[in-house]
Amino acid sequence: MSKKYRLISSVTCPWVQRSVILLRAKNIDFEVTHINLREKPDWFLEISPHGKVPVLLVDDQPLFESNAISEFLDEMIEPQLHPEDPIKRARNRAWNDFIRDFANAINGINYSKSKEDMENGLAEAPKAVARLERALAEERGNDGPFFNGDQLCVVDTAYAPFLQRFSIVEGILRTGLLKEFPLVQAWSDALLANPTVTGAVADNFPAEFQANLKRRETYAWSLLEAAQAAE
Ligand SMILES: N[C@@H](CCC(=O)N[C@@H](CS)C(=O)NCC(=O)O)C(=O)O
Repeated sequence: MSKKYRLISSVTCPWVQRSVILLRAKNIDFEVTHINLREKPDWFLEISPHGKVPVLLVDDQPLFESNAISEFLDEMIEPQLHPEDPIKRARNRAWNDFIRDFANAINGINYSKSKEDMENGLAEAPKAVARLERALAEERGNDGPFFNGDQLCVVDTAYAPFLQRFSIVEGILRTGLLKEFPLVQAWSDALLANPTVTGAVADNFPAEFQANLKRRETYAWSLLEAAQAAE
C-alpha cells in the first residue's frame, strides 16, 4: 500500500519549499498543513525536535530537516534525482549541504536592515556565489540548464527557493550581484521558469514574501514602501 505524506509547512519558508519541489518532481501526492511559527501548536513541538518546519509525516512517522527529507524521498521514490554515479552523487550531496552557506550569503542581502547592512551583505555574498559558479562549470561542463544538465535534480530543489527570493529582492535593490556570475544567473533563470519550481508556491507568493520583508523591517521593504508612496 502506498504511503501517506503530510508536510508541515509555513507559507514563505524556503526549506519547506525545497521539500515541496522534490515532492512535486516525484509526482508524490501529499497534504500540506500550515502552522503559525509565531504560535507553534503543541502537537508540532512534539514532533519537531528543534521546532522548525518542514516536518514530513510519512504514515504519521515524523521526519525533520529538509536535507534528510530530500535524501529519504530520493532513496524511496522513483525517479531517482541524485546522479547514479556514486562519486557524482557524493559531490551532489556536498553541494546540497553548501546551500546553508549560500542561504546565509543571500539572506545577508535579502534581510538587511539598512543600506550599510546591505552593502556589507553584498561585500560577503560573492564568495559563496563564486564557489557555486565554479561548481556549475565543473559539474556539468557546458550543459544545462540545471545543476547536472537537463534533468531537475535534488541540488536544484535546494537552491531554487533562495534564488527565487533573491530575484524578488533584486527587483527592488538592483544590486547586480549575479552580473559577474553568468552560470548562476542562467541557472536561476531556468529554475524560476520551471513549472515544478513555480508551482511549489501559491500565486500570491511575491505578496506573501513582501509581507515577510515588511515584518522583518528590511531595507528592501523600506525602498518598496517609498516607491509605492511615490506612485
Ligand atoms: N535546517 C532546517 C532549517 C528550517 C528552518 O529554519 N525553518 C524555519 C522557517 S523558514 C523555522 O521553522 N523557524 C522557526 C523557528 O526557528 O522557531 C531545515 O533545513 O529544515
